[in-house]
Amino acid sequence: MPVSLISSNQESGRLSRSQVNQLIDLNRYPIDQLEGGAGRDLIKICQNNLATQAIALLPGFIRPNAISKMAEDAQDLIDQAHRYDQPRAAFYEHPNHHHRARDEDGWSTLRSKRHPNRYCQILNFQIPNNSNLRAIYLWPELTEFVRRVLDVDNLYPSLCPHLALTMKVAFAGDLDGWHYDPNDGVITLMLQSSESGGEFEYAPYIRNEREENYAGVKRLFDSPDTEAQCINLEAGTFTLFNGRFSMHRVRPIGPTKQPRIVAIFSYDERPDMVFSQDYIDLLRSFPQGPPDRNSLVK
Ligand SMILES: O=C(O)CCC(=O)C(=O)O
Ligand SMILES: [Fe+2]
Repeated sequence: MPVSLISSNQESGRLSRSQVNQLIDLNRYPIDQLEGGAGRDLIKICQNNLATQAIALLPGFIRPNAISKMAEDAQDLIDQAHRYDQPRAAFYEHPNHHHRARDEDGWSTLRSKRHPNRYCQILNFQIPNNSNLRAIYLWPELTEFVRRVLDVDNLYPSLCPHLALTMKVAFAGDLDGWHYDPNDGVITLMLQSSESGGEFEYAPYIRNEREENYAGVKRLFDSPDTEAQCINLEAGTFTLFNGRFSMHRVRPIGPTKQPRIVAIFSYDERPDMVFSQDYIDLLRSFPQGPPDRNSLVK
């Protein structure tokens, strides 16, 4: 039976349990009952995985029918997506970022190295208010679950008009270059995987607050096959990841008919966080549309 989708009259963020249960598998992941034994166990498991492996994976978080519909919705937006296609720095330099890498003698080449980076990004304001993806992002119980796992006093879905909720759509040959994230908990939902390639590769806690471990990062860049963990995220998997201290990338997408599509949920401990205007200006300067159209334009 096809899942009955949230109607366009539904106020976003205000869903009944049975509506959410058509989207999120609440029997497997009781995030609406966090005080119960199963809810508390789930939080402990996620916290433990995040602390020891830098990642907590919740496969089958979104039900198969619902995830396919979200992937279809994403593909309808691809003409508007901005096409990122230029090398990126692995280390954030911006003073607003929580952890700004310290330079140390002899490592400036490693620090300034840029890594190929290519995908289409659908921005927050391009995603309809009444979409199921946004309904989940704004569901207060989900924010509360993430808050408890991250063990912070306050957590809010970002209000950034551009980057609160985004999707990255990657076609054959696309990839995310090595990088650290600017914040502690990056939350992703895999909407659709590619038929080959596109693995998520990461070095758990390769650095910490005190130690940049540039020698370890160099080994990682030189020999990722031995230095990194590599996983294939299946559609429907919800992931909490510590990318502030764990260098990571998405391997090149191989031959595939369907693009890899991931949604990124941004939260912050401050209610009014918006991302830096410089980064938004950069994204919006990129051409719009899928890679084929962009290569014709060039
Ligand atoms: O696509 C992914 O699985 C992760 C993306 C990522 O690392 C990011 O957007 O910062
Ligand atoms: Fe990242």
